[in-house]
Amino acid sequence: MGKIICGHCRFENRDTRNFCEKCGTFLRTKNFDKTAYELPEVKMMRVVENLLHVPHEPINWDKFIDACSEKVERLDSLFRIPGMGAENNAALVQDVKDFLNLCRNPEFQIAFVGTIKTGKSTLINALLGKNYASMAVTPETAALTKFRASPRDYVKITFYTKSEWDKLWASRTEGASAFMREYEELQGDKHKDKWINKPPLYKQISNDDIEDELKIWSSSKHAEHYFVKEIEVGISTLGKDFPPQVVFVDTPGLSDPVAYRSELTKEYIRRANAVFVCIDAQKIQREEIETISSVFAFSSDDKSKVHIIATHWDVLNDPETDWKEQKDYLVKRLTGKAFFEKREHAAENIMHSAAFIYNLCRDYDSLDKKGRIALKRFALNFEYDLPADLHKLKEKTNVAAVMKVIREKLAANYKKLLSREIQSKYRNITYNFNRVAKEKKDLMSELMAASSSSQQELDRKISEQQTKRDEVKHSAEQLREIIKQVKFKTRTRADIICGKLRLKLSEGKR
Ligand SMILES: Nc1nc2c(ncn2[C@@H]2O[C@H](COP(=O)(O)OP(=O)(O)OP(=O)(O)O)[C@@H](O)[C@H]2O)c(=O)[nH]1
Ligand SMILES: [Mg+2]
Repeated sequence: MGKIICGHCRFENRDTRNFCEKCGTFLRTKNFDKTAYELPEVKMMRVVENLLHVPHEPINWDKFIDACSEKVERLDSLFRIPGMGAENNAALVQDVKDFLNLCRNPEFQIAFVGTIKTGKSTLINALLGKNYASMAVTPETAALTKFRASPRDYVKITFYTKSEWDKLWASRTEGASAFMREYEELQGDKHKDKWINKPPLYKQISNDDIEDELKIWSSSKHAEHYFVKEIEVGISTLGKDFPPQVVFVDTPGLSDPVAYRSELTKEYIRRANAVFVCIDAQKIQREEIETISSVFAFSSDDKSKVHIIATHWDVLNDPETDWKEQKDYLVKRLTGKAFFEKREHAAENIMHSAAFIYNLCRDYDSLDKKGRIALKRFALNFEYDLPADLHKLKEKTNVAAVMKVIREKLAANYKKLLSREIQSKYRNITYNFNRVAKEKKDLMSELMAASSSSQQELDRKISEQQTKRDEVKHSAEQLREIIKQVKFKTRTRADIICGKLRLKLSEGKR
């Protein structure tokens, strides 16, 4: 007679038994696939199903990054299923979030800085292709404004918190009397409570309304601007060739009598990937050199990120000859320990521009009489005829050359740097996922593999799971049958025993 050893208590049972004589454990496990039995296969099916439908946000600026982010999106969706590890790995959850954010919203920040009225907003408008930022002749840009490409046009206004405002107020320097006068004239205090501590205001607006909307929040003529910490503008009409990761930052003057505000601008310069210092070509004097020096001081980590743009080039008496002389002077003055390291760097990074003229050329068809006269007067310098020589005139303004630097030198390089950063973050994340996967052993590893599988492989896994499910179903049916038989046999035995007992009892009575 054969024996069956109990898997639980190792007791030797006769092979006619279905349950262990000693501990009662089911003995007939041979026909049951234990792993399939233990696997939460219903969850598995759901996971595989999920993997097939993880939405992917395409990354258009780099194919490799696109593939990395797709993989991380899948791993992330797996990870977030209850019990799969996210609950105990908050740092990894945050890393994944930051990683995807970096892939989706890579930013290359270019800050435009300089003293007031040096043409920062005019140059930004030329680069953006439309007059969004206000360029009035009185001090205008009073709040830091970021411009970026976006599928929809919007403005997002961020206000100071109460504690930031208190610091700002306490940081007014002695030179802030004009600031105070204006603040009182515009009755700033009356508006204060309305805006301080307010959550950011997000407004989707039409492209044509951006300029007016910006005036409300950034212009020094509106009381609201005092309480605005930062404005972000999304623009839908930027050309396809506009580098999507580039963000232009229009800054208020560096010599703000309210120290807290100039500190914010300085902080931006430190963080910016590139800085364009605008100086007026007509008056390159001590003050401009001081501004440039302070920008270099904040950019000590990478001086090559500084670019000097001499604006108002068109207003020089003899633009081409005068600029040659000016540039020679600037290159000499700005080469050295505290500035550009080499003369060639200085020569490359010091440029001129006549953005005002560029914008007139761009808007030629809708110019008023004043605009046309200004343009004609400038065209006379080169004996150009309008509109026939409009293109040549535009070239002279050098705005296209500035854009070329942004696109080819900065954005392209940035792409490389960012790719490197993303790759190392990616390696880190997948390493950590693998670590969690090891903890979760076989199940998680299989799912990890599934996350990178092709559709075909996933289909195969699904059908494999289906087979496992069928096997389990089959085993369950078997089990039910066995239990039925056991119950039947037990009842039969009980009936016999009870019958015998009854017989004995009736014999006893007799
Ligand atoms: N002729 C000429 N005028 C310019 C040029 N750039 C700017 N302007 C004019 O200079 C004035 C100031 O220009 P903005 O672009 O507002 O200067 P900003 O540096 O942004 O000024 P704030 O924001 O007030 O500091 C405006 O009247 C512009 O039309 C230029 O290249 N040539
Ligand atoms: Mg401005």
